[in-house]
Amino acid sequence: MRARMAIAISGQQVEFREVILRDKPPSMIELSPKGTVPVLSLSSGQVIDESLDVIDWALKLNDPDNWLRSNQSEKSSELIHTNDNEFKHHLDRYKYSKRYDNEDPLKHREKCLIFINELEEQLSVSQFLYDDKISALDISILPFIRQFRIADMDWFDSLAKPNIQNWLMKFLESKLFKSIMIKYDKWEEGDEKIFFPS
Ligand SMILES: N[C@@H](CCC(=O)N[C@@H](CS)C(=O)NCC(=O)O)C(=O)O
Repeated sequence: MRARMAIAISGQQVEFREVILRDKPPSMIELSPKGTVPVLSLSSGQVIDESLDVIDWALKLNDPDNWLRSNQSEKSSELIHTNDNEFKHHLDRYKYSKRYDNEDPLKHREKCLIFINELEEQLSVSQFLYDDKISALDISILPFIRQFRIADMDWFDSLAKPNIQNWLMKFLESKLFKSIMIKYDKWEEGDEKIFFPS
């Protein structure tokens, strides 16, 4: 989702292949043996297989709202690092606890709150995480907070955390988010090409 947002805002268009994670096409693994999505294959032969690098690639080509300004701060890198590591670790074990042995989802939900509280505090200083406008920092983190809410929406909405709730809701109602939340059919070899954005 975060890679899609950066591609959309930058005005790039890519050929799009939807992958089902339990049935990855061999052509994807050939490009990127680690087997995670997204994978972006450039006509130069370069392969970009980390979503943060896709964001960087797209915005360095065209960054109409200067989203990359948030990269200037060390705090931004720290927040993204915590999001992609500690928070994601606990989020997976909260949301998908059945995939893990002997994991108590509520224990992991509690651990997630450490990062949620940090964001709540940051959002009391400015409307978005870096300043008063959306930046690469927000789009890098928002899809994960959306996942955290989806695990138990009533519980998330009942928290006394107005800043993060408003921030997330603004994002969910934004044209940008709605424009990238497109469902695609699984790509099969030989399919007619489709493009994102279409
Ligand atoms: N750090 C990577 C993480 C990517 C990642 O883990 N993606 C998940 C889907 S959201 C995945 O591909 N999982 C592989 C699998 O479940 O087999 C990135 O942001 O690009």
